[in-house]
Amino acid sequence: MAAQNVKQVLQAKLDSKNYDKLMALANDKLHKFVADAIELTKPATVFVCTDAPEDIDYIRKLAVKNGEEKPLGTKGHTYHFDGYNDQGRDKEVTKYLLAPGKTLGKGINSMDKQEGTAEIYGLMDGIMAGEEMLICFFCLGPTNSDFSISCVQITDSSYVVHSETILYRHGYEQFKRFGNNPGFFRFLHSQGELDNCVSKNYDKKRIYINLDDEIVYSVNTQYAGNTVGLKKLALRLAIKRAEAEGWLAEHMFAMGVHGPNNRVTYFTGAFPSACGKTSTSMLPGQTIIGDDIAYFRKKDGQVRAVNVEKGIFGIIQDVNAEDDPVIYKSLTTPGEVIFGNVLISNDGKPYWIGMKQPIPDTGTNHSGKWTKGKKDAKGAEITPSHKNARYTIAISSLENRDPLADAGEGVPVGGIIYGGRDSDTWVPIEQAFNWTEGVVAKGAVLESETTAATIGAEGVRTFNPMSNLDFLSIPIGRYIQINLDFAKDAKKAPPIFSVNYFLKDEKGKYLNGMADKLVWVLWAELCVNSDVEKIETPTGYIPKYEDLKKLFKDNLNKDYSRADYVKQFTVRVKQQLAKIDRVEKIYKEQVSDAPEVVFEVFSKHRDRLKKAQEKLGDNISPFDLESK
Ligand code: SPV
Ligand code: MN
Repeated sequence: MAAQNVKQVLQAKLDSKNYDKLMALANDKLHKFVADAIELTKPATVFVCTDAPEDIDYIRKLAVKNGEEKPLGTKGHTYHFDGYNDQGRDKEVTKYLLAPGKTLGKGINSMDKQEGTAEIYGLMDGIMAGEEMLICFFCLGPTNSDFSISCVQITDSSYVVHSETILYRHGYEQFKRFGNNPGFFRFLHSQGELDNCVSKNYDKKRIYINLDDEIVYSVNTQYAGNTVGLKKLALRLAIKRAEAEGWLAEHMFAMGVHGPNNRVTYFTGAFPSACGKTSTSMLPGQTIIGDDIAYFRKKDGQVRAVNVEKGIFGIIQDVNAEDDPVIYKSLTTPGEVIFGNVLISNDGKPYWIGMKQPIPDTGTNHSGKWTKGKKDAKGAEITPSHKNARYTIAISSLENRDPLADAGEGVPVGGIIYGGRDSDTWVPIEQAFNWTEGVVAKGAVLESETTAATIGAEGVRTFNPMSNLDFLSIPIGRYIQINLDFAKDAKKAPPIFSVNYFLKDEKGKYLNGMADKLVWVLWAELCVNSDVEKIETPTGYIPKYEDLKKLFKDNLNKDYSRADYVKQFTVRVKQQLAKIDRVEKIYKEQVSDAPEVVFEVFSKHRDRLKKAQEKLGDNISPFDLESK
């Protein structure tokens, strides 16, 4: 569209107030993007949202006015439903649009760019007819920082932008300073036709990502993982940009771990969805920076990270006063909260599985009117709240917010943690020998049993390197390589740890309680600061019994027995060898660009495990290993 036409389209559709707000951002590329979106989706009206409180309030009220959210009794609380078939990220219909002949390798869904663009344009043609288009500006990472990425979100969903006002730093003023800079991310979303306030045409749900132009299109869906541009859609764009610019975009929490004498050591950690990531970042006595996405850059040779977000879109199942007191408090006291896909009782209160309160037998949920025992079309029983039901809150509403949560220069990364859902292989915590071994043998081999956060069967062991596979916009091998390279010129590469909260005994009983993860994280903090001796295993370093015993007593008032320690920290050689074989096969067969060092580390670990097996057997007690 020519510049003259852009102006005409905008003038014709925007009233003078909104036109002025848009024109105050002197950015040609932005104006063209908005004009193109108007021509394509044909909305009735357009609202431009600045960072002004009255504009944010307009969005908040609009979400209630148009029924996408409904108010609850507690001030500031609302609830929202996504469609019955729109309860998680939809991997099948999420695709990268690539030029002919290009591929991102196996396991990364893509299609021809021209074909995909034509399809999505077809689906979006006139899709906002009669609707109000909302144009909002946000920033990934703290504003005014080297980490900042400006973004524009266009959508017809007030729920989507309301969520974004809670989850992301506001970016209109930053856009103003940005001038004509073309380096921003663009997101165009439409929830499409609605039926009782939920997207109706779920068979036409599509999420298409144009990496070359840094634009994501999303249509006929409402679930935040598919629609909130700045969350997982932006992570995909950021991974690509980070590769080009030499930094990292990771699916990681960031937190302050509080050691002895008021020492704070910052950790980041990656876990697949529903594997304890948010609850780790919210551990009692510790301080949260963010729970989902972090960017890493080096400053004067030091590895530093920021939270990309400023809010939490967390899983609500099992959040209760006992296990998650801080979150529970913010979900039960006045303040801005959006509940998603919970059960609403007939007297208008939110309920969810695992809240440790009696749940009513009737109410309304994502399936409509609900009564205990209700079944869906396939005969499956519908739970009162969906397993992937969520809450959206601002981190500023939490008592345990870290004082550096919004620091523009980020926080120094003292350690990195990788964890999956693993019932029989890894010990509760182990430190990798060095950065390379950590990237390969802790991050790149991450596996987890699937959960309700994505659509599909649950409980299947899946390969998920760095818990970032779903969001990779570059080939897997290349992604591993940029991780390997990242710390090469750092003054100190952060030590890397694996954790496993899901280890079970032969009878299928968990070997650890939920609260125990605090001890592993506190041990890692001591480890990073060289305050403890460690035991060397064939694959890394594990804690000594005495140190854990003290940490359990001091922090959980628990008597930690030698028997428990042995059960938990036994090196399971057969299972570890099987895991190496399993993952090595994936790298050999499916990752055509896997760095050679991946196989070298696998061989080294296999040799060391076999040597230890010859000497000490299949199951090696930590007491039979040497401390360092
Ligand atoms: C996850 O599933 O990893 C989430 C929620 O953080 S979603 O927005 O769906 O990605
Ligand atoms: Mn996530």
